[in-house]
Amino acid sequence: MLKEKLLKVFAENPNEFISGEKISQQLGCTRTAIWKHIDELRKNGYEVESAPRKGYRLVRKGDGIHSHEIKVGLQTKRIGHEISYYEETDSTQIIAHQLAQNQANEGHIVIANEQTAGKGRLGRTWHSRQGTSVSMSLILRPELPPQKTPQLTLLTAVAVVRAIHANTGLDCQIKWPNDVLINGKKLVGILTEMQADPDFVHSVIIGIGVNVNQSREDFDPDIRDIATSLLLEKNEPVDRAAVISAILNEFELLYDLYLEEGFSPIKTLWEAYSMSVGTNIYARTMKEVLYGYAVGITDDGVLLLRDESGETHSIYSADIEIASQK
Ligand code: BTX
Repeated sequence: MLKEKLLKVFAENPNEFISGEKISQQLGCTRTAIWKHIDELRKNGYEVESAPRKGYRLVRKGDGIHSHEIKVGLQTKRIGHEISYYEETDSTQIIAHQLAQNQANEGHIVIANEQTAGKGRLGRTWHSRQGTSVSMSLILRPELPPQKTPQLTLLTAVAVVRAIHANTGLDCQIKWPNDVLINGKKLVGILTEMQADPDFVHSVIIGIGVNVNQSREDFDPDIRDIATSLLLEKNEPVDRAAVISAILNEFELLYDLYLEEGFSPIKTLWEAYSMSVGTNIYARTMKEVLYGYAVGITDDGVLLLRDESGETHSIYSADIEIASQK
């Protein structure tokens, strides 16, 4: 808590020296306690200058994604207030499922600095290298029928695109249902899972993986040509904690809008960021490969594809490949 407050004081006074006395007044603690926390920040990669009679000045932030580093930029009412942080874990989804079973509150998030067995959709793997990416799972408890939960995947994609734009100025596009791409390469993966009875959702676990500071060589050879990172697109390192708080801020705004007004305003936003609507696509489902024109999505987030014979297919789950612009 003190560390979080200390980082807030630095954030409110960028590049300025702040006296030890002023900090201790604002934080309500002794100057020895401040000195101890500054020492810990330094051990976590922060560069803090100290000068006699002037106080302390934050020269450079570390690249940590601990709770106190995320909370500095958090503007939410409930999402992200409870954070479980892991230096290394197999998958944040697995931990979030366990927490959800043990009555974790809506908005609780699980974050890992490294995932050793990150989960993608349909049994696939999600790669996340130590210290370079964002791997987080968000626990929600919406009062929704199970068939509506795919809407939350689409909502999350919109939140991520908006957060990345706000944080880095980069423009991403969404490929139905859950890929966030930049210049045609995959930047973000979203995995929505739930714990539900046939007609009641106990919890929805939304997993978000963002490639932040990977270089090309950091990606495994099999995904090197299809994956990208914020560092590669922006040509400069990006603060992971700020990306996380921006995503949570955008998510809460859209989630509250969704709970109040339903899917319609989210759908409009999703369509504005989508690259897979209004084009010819191939849709690889479990059963077949369909080719046709992507007409749009329904209010349940189902993709509508009109094939060459004029028949319209409802696609619930598939991998999409863009064929050509119409
Ligand atoms: P997906 O099935 O759409 O994407 C997985 C596919 O994407 C892989 O088969 C591979 O081809 C490619 N891929 C794997 N890793 C990366 C990467 N880092 N960047 C780009 N492409 C990649 C997407 O599944 C859902 C991913 C969710 C990941 C989050 S991370 C936090 C949470 N915990 C967890 O275990 N999963 C989620």
